[in-house]
Amino acid sequence: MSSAISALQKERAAYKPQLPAALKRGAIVSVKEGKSSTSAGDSEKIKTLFPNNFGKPVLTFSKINDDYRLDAPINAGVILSGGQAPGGHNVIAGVFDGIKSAHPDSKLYGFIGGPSGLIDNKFREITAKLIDEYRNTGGFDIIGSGRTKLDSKEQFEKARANCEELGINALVVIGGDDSNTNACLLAEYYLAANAQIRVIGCPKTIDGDLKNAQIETSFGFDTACKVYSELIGNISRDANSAKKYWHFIRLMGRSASHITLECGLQTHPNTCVISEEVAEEKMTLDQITDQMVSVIAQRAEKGMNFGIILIPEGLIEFVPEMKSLIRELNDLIAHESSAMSFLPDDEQKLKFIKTKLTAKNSKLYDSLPKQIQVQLIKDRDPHGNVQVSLIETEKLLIEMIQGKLSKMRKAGEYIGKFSVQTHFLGYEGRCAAPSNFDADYCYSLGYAAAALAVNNRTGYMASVSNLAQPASKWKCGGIPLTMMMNMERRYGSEKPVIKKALVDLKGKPFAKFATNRDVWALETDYVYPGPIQYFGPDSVCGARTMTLMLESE
Ligand code: FBP
Repeated sequence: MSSAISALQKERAAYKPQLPAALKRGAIVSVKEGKSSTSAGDSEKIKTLFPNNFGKPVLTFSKINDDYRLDAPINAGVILSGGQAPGGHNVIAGVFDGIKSAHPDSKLYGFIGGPSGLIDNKFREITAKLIDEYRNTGGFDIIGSGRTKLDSKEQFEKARANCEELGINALVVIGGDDSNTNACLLAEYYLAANAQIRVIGCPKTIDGDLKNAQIETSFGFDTACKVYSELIGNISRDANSAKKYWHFIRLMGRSASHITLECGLQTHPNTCVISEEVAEEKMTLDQITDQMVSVIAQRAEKGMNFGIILIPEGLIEFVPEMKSLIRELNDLIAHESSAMSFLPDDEQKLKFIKTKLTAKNSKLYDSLPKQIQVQLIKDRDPHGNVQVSLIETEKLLIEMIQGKLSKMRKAGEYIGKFSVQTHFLGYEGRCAAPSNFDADYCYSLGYAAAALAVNNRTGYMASVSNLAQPASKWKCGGIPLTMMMNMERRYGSEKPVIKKALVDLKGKPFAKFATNRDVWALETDYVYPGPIQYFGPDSVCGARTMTLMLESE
């Protein structure tokens, strides 16, 4: 870590994150068990695959009034997994302080570079001095992150040997749906093998799609959306000042459109595409661009040749025609990877792929700009997902819009000027200094994970809820990982995975957007949220996302 730190970082180091009342006396808590649980779907299959974890009860913590301590220290290991999200360092700080509160000689080890560090035994001890340098900072750089999938017996055994060597009896996996799926597989394996290693997950992802009836939001979503909304607000103000560009802004969110919807609610763009609606209405790329063209032409008639269009990065996978193409491509790439690896360049790979696709998909694939064709066959991530952050959907849409506008111009139906600027907002927000909400939430999640470990629970995700309220009213406990699982197709076969939460088209955030979007399309009603504030009035510093507030109404 650099020896030079910013003035803000210096002040933030002194910030004391708030904890729910249940954890205020330490990680030794009283644990209440609820009813036995089932899974999010395919319960018979999940039960067969996870016989040792399936059916566990939801746990709720409350404060004990003793200054009780464990007789022996607890050693924990922690892994950061997947994409960065603001607040990861505070989760680690929470785990550290939590296990120390239970026994001062407890130790915390951080595995380097994500799950692969656990397998390759690359770790560093998280000491008090080290963690103090990272409290309330953004990033995952204290130990790094990675996307290695943990699913083989060999990996589980290596991890076990490494943990046993360090005397680790609890592993905290900080990750998104895929990483928590890994955590569940690991918990199941260790229970079946009678290994004394508890496995606990924490809900991380800026995408906001790791949520359900029990988990209100994943950490990092709040901060990332605030950063993107600030930037969108700044771009909107520039657009409204210069009045000469249409800005196409693609926003991260690999699958669900929560980030785009939240940023839309915060900034009032002229158009905001929600992938889940596109899928529901079975919209084609043609229909999506027709809607954009209509807004562009109507604003041009009023002399407004500028505007803001938000596009979720996962859009392409939700357009039914593209979905079918991508599904076929995924299976092909999974099954033909060795044949493809011998092909010398993209040109040869495209030719090869086209001969293998069904006629309908081959025609569609051929109609796409070459750049997009190449981007669509790039390597999948280790979990079999298309790397949508590498696909420039906005450029595909712009090309189609330009074609339509020029036809309209020839027919005398469009008199405007269409100049564009493109942006992709993603990496800008993933390592921002956590907002006060994320700083508190993450610290509480880490502390709750420590409480699960101290109370000898495995196969759980740490949970902190009632988040629209002040932290003193937050509730905490554990949710069985199997409760969130269902079967999905990955890498060409059915796999148990934690179910992603897509935007609910019947939910309040979408309803609020749908009620206002027609006005936002034709008026210039932009809102400029400005930067995250860490010090100052609670109405600003303590503000939650609109999604969280609307969902908790
Ligand atoms: P997680 O699901 O691991 O939290 O990552 C989310 C994300 O930020 C997506 O929004 C984005 O598509 C992806 O990671 C980018 O991945 P990478 O960091 O590997 O480029």
